[in-house]
Amino acid sequence: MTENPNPPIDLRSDTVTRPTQAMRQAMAAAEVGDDVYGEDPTIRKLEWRAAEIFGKESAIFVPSGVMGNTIAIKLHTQHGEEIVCEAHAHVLDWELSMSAWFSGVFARPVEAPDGVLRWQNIRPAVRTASPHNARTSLICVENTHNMAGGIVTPLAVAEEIYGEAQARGLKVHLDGARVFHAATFLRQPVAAIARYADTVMFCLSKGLGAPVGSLLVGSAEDITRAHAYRKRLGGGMRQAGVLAAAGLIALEQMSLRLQEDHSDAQAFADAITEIPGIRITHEVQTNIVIFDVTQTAFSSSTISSRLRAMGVLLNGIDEQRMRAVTHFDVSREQCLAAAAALRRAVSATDSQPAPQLGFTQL
Ligand code: TLP
Repeated sequence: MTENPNPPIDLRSDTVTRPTQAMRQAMAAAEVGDDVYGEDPTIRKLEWRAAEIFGKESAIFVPSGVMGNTIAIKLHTQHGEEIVCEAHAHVLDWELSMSAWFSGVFARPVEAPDGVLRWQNIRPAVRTASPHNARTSLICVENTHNMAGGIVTPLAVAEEIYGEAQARGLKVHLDGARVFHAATFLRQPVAAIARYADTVMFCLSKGLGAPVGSLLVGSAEDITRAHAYRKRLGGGMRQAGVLAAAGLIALEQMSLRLQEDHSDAQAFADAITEIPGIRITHEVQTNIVIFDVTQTAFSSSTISSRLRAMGVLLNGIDEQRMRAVTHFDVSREQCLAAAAALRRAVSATDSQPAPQLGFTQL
C-alpha cells in the first residue's frame, strides 16, 4: 500500500498520530510473553519505567485511557458513593457514563470556568454519609483539561486539593491523559504532579505517538487490585509487548518534544485570533486550541465540512465550539495553512448546507 501523497492536515486530535519508524522497528523486535501470566518482559519494563518516572510504587498497562480511568474510579470507590469532578471532565462527558456503569457511583460536577478545578470549588460538593447523603469518596482532577483548551493545573492548586482530600479520607485520581503536556508547560518532571494524586492515568497514544495504550500508576496495593478489574473489562492482553515497545519510545523520547506542539498551537491561535467572529475560549498553554464560532455566519459543522473540502480536518465539540489539537504529525506550516483555510471557510459567502449531526463530531 502506498502513502497518500497529500494527506489532510489533521487537527482533530493528537490521537491521530501514526507510529514512528523507530517505534515500528522496536515493535518488530520486541521480546514478548503472555502478559496475563505476567510474562511479557517488554510490558514489565514499560510498567516499571512508568512507575519510576511517576514516583509511584507500581503501574499497569491498559489498552485505553477510558479503561485506566474506569479502573481507578473502581479502586477508590464503593457502589453508591459520589465522586467530584469538573463539570466538563472527560470522565463525566466522554466516557459513556462508565463511572456509573462499572463502579455504580454518582459523579457530582463542579463548574470551573477557567478549567482549573480548585479546592474552594470542590469543598461545597463533598458529602459525608448521612441518612440523606451518600459519601463522597473520590476527587477526579484532569490535567491538562481537555475541554478547557488544554489548561494546566498549577502545582499549588493540586497540592491544596490533595492535602484537603487526605485530611478527609478522600482519594484523588488524576486523569493525566496529557500530563506530559502539563509537565512541559510547568517545566517540572511528571513526578512533581503525580505526588498530589493517589493514582494517575496517562496516555501513550495522545501526543506521545504510540499506537495504543495507557498506564495507571499508583500504590503497589492498588495496582495489584487493578489487575482483576482490567481482566473484567477485557483488557488482559497476551503478547502485548509489541505495543509496549512503542510505548517505551513514547515515554522516554516523545515526551521530550512536546514544547514544539505547544508552540505550534500558539502559532495557530495567533493566526486565527484576528479572524472575524472567532473567539478563542481559553489561554493557550499546551497543544489544544478551542474556539467559539458563534459570531461567524456558520455553525461548527458547516465550517468543519468546508475545511474538509480544503484538506483540513478540524471538528466541532458542539455547534458553537471547535477544537484544534497539535501533534507531531502536523508541522508549523500545516498549522498555519489550516489557520488560513479557517479564515477562508468562515468568510465564504456561498451557503452550503450543514451536515446533520447528532453531535458529537470529535
Ligand atoms: N480524549 C479524546 C476524545 O475522547 C475526546 C480526544 O480526542 O481528546 N482522558 C482525557 C483527558 C482524554 O482527552 C481522553 C481521550 C481520555 C481520557 C480517554 O482516552 P482513550 O481515548 O485512550 O480511551
